[in-house]
Amino acid sequence: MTEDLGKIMVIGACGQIGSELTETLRDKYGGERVVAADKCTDPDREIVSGGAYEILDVMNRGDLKALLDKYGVDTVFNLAAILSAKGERDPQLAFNVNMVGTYNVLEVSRELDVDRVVTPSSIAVFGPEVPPKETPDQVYLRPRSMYGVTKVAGELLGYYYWKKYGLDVREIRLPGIISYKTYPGGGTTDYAVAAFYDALKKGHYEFFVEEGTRLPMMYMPDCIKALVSIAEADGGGLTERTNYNVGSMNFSALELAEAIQKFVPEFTYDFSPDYRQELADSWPDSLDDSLAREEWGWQPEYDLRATVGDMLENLARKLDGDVNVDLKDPVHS
Ligand code: AKB
Repeated sequence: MTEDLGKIMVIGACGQIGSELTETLRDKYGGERVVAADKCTDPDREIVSGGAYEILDVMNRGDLKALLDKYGVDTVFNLAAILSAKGERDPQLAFNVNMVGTYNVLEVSRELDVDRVVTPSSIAVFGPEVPPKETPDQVYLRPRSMYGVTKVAGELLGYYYWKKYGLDVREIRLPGIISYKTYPGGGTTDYAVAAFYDALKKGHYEFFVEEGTRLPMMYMPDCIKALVSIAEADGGGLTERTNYNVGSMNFSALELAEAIQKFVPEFTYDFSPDYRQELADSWPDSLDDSLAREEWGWQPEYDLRATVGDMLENLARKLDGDVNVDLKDPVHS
């Protein structure tokens, strides 16, 4: 049995995940039931012009409350976040957006009696002490990044709001997300997207992690499926609520490069690790997601080969057109 999401708001709708989640929800539930909210203003962006769209800074609790109230929102997806690499460059910003932002969403949702809040956690909650292979949901959490710290706190806050106030909070720990529609910004796992762009545009990519770096990853269609499935799942069957691992595939940076090279034979690459290596090293290789599979039927579809084929096909189409792709490293620019 799945639950109806009612009127939906996606906060952080201009980002890598938020933009595709909004598109899926608009298709599935109808544009009149989905409100997108973020800070981007470009009218050429589909997210801004393709349905209800509101300018929102998640740090502004008054504005957030007014918008949820105005639209009579039943389900909130909170995708607003500063990712791991950018968060190490600006820990205060990461704390504000991730911590204060999440608190604002939960508190306002409680005040307005919103039905359900879905907010992603991340593999960044883990630190190097955990078993690196098939890491379970329930382990000692001591992250090494500000982003990870805020994600652990977000899981605990969500659990607190569920237990204390009965607010229906649902959180999944996403791995690195690979996608071609909206470029990611400021994550450690961004190399797994940038490699595709550079393979097609320059024929060469310099990975910022070592060749043996292995991380859990997921293709965007599976990520959207996970977020929508956990949101629609029968709440009565969810025991953990705020700390579900969701696995899909895992591969080393070298395996990714070789998989791309199978489709783009002239592609060359090298490895030049920077400060992000330490973050990648503190995260697991793979996840035990058996609880998500049991409790809400989690089942990914894309493996590395299917992901690489689909990414290259779609990205080649996108880059051929007159699409303005910004390949700047958002952390260093
Ligand atoms: C990041 O690299 O910071 C994110 C994440 C793993 O949550 N993609």
